[in-house]
Amino acid sequence: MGYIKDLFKVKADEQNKEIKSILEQHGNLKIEDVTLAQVYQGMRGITGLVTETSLLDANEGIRFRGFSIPELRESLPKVEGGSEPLPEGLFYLMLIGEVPTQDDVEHVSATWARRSHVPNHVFDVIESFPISSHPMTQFTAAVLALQTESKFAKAYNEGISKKQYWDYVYEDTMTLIARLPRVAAYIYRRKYKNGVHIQPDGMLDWSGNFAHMLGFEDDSFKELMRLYLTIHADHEGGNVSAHATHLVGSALSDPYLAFAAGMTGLAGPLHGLANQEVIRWIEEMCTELDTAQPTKDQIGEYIHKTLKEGKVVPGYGHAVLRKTDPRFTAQMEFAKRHCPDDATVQTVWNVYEVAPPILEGTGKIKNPWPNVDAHSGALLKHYGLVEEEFYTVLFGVSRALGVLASLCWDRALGFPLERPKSVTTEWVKKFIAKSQA
Ligand code: CMX
Repeated sequence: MGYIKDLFKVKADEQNKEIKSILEQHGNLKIEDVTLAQVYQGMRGITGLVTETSLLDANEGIRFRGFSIPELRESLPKVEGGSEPLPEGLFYLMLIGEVPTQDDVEHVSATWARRSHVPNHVFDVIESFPISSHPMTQFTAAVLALQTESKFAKAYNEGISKKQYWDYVYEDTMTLIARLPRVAAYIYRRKYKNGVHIQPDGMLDWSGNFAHMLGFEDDSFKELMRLYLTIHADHEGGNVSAHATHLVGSALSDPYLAFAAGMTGLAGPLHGLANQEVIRWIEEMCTELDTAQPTKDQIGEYIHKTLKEGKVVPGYGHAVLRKTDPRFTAQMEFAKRHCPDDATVQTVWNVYEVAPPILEGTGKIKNPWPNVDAHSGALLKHYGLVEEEFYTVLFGVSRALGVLASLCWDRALGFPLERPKSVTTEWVKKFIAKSQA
């Protein structure tokens, strides 16, 4: 067993003991009352899950094991000469709960590089799709094709004790994460670069190698990838991709099946696909106004038009956040350092000035501030990654870190099958009548 796996087991045993004692002493403690509005309206604000890897505060944004994004940009290990955190370090932090050393991060990098070989049948599955298929469809199908490698599925089939589940889920997690950049880069090069593929470079870190296989050798693009793959990794447990992975994993579907479920959720326009939608929205605005950089007044008018047409302004709003997303701010800081004069970046910043008061003025949008997706496309476009249909795949590669680290915890803590109760409107009407009587 690798030392990180041993350490994870020690941490999980400690956590198991603590949870047992919490439940023995306080298992009947009520957290909150649930209203009928919450039941009908997407379960907003109902606490119903434990996710150890990160916690979201409505005003402060995400904290990974207690660390904010600015703190992580300071404290996580970097490549020599680099200034952005290595996502390998964030994965270690989410899994173990402690900030890793440079050695720990190099160990994770080396493990993923060693396990990164993708079996040929996965490429065959990708090749079987029409070239026009959306990259997220190809990506999810490729994850399912990788499932033939699942150690968990094989071990379960052969018969294992519940106490061993975590071990095989950990193994699948490490192998799946190791292979995702190669799969994603293959989809990108197949669809947009005439199928001219680039072999991995085992000497590079996980993100650097991903950038290399996509065909981007610029050092600052590699830095962007490190930042991007760090900040998109996790956003506590209730968002669609994390929740779907957790839910499907709770049926003891293996990590490949569970992650594929998360990815089909990420592919929705109200979730991860919003990064594609943002850049399309900006480009459509520029085309319609026949300008590369609309004025603030023009942007304001375009936002009103979007709302009038009954559409959402992509990249704005959030189910939990009530302030500017720190993931947006981190990307804005990166852009200020690397490409402050880029026309699309400037437009993103102008939208940031104009949109919030207009959205707030509708009186119904609870969070008028930008989320992570409002900024990412402009940065990618600046470096020449202009194919916006691919953007959600990048999000997906990053999201694997959080949802799979969480899946390891789910099995190590012995979390049961998830099965909330649902009711009918008939039931609700009877319930109301009974309460009023
Ligand atoms: N533009 C227009 N209308 C918006 C809006 C936006 N950006 N954000 C919210 N609204 C609307 C909702 O559609 C809803 O309208 P109805 O009452 O007519 O149905 C109303 O405002 C209230 O919604 P809310 O409580 O503020 O927001 P929700 O928790 O229901 O939804 C989210 C959150 C993210 C789906 C929503 O803000 C949205 O659609 N934003 C645009 C898409 C987007 O950027 N998604 C990415 C989120 C981050 C991620 O997961 O990657």
